[in-house]
Amino acid sequence: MDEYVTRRNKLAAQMHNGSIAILRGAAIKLRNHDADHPFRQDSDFYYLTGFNEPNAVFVLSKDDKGNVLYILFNQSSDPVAEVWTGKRVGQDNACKIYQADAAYDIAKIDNIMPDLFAGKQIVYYPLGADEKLDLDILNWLKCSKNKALSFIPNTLTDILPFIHELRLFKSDQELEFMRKAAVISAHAHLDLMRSCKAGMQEYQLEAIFNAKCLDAGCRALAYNSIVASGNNACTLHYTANDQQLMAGDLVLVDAGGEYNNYAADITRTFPVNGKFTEAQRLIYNLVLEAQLAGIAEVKPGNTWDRVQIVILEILVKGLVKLGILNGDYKQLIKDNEYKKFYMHSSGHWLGLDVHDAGKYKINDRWRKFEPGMVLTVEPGLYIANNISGIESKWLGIGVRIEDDVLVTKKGHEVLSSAAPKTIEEIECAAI
Ligand SMILES: [Mn+2]
Repeated sequence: MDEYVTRRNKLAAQMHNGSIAILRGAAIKLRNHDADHPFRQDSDFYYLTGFNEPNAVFVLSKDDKGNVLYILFNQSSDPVAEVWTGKRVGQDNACKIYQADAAYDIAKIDNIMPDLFAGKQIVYYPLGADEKLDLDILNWLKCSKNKALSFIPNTLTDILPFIHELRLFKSDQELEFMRKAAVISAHAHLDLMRSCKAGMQEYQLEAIFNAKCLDAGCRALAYNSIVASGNNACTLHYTANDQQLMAGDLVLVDAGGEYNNYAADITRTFPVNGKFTEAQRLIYNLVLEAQLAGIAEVKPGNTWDRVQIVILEILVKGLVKLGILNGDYKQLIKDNEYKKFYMHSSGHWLGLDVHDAGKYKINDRWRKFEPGMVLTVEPGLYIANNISGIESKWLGIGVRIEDDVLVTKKGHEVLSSAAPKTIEEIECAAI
């Protein structure tokens, strides 16, 4: 739990004296009728508390002398409810285990919070992100005012930029969880290459992936898996996964497990019957060349957009060489001619969220890589079968290759390297 103390201290250090920070944890969400979605804690809340129950509110209170108190509002123990939904941490253990300085029953929050506002100038919270919390904050302010408390906050400040900047730099413990998520997911990808056969359904590959991740200790997938065979790979967020795998097609699998709430995000593309055709081989190797060159640019001091530029140049030059695009590659890039084949960017931050928190630009300039950041590098080429003027051998080929990359002092570490990636490795895995 020391990890969470450090994070709260880092946040508190940025708060003004005479301020209060408030975050609400996630609620249980209904799936249909009376069946719930599996509970997943809010990432910012989890980052600062490690607390995994629904219906909780986090408070960090800093008085005008700079003394900080961590207060948790959480569900109280309830023997009747606990028969149905399991043991609750309760207030005593919130202090003992989760190191809260004080813990109160969440049911009493409206009575207690106005008093916590007394003597504070600023309220930090996710401004405008949660309508209910916006209204609650205003109500608590009104109550403080009505109580004629001498001094109540007059400034509301968005807390998220402070937390998100902290989340961008992963601690050793976070990296341990991310490595685990990446290794489990990479092995699951390898398993798909081994078990894939023509005639299977896309969802059967999805089932194998999910089973592997859950069996290895992931309690959830980090996002809905994309298992897209043939032309389906050209639909970027294809998640229907309900088509039959055909010999001669490629299948693109974008899937990652979540370990202790940390995400992996890996994409591999491989032939349904284990062997690339010549056209598939050419497109695949072009995407791979771009991905490797992109990863090579991940090192301290390089800027975020460097990866993007290097990848784009290789892809467009390659498309010209293959005769899929015609013209000068620089002009083709300027005119966005490549966008019908490569329409997304080369990656994103990765962590508690699959598209993780953290700014990409500072003062409108692309930020530089620093040790401890984790990002994905994921170029792709998608030649949808309804694009006109393209030789038929290219049509219906969609390839994306995505790895999870940690910025280290010396350069980078590919966390997901256990998933086969070269044509040789992939064809070998299928035997
Ligand atoms: Mn991704």
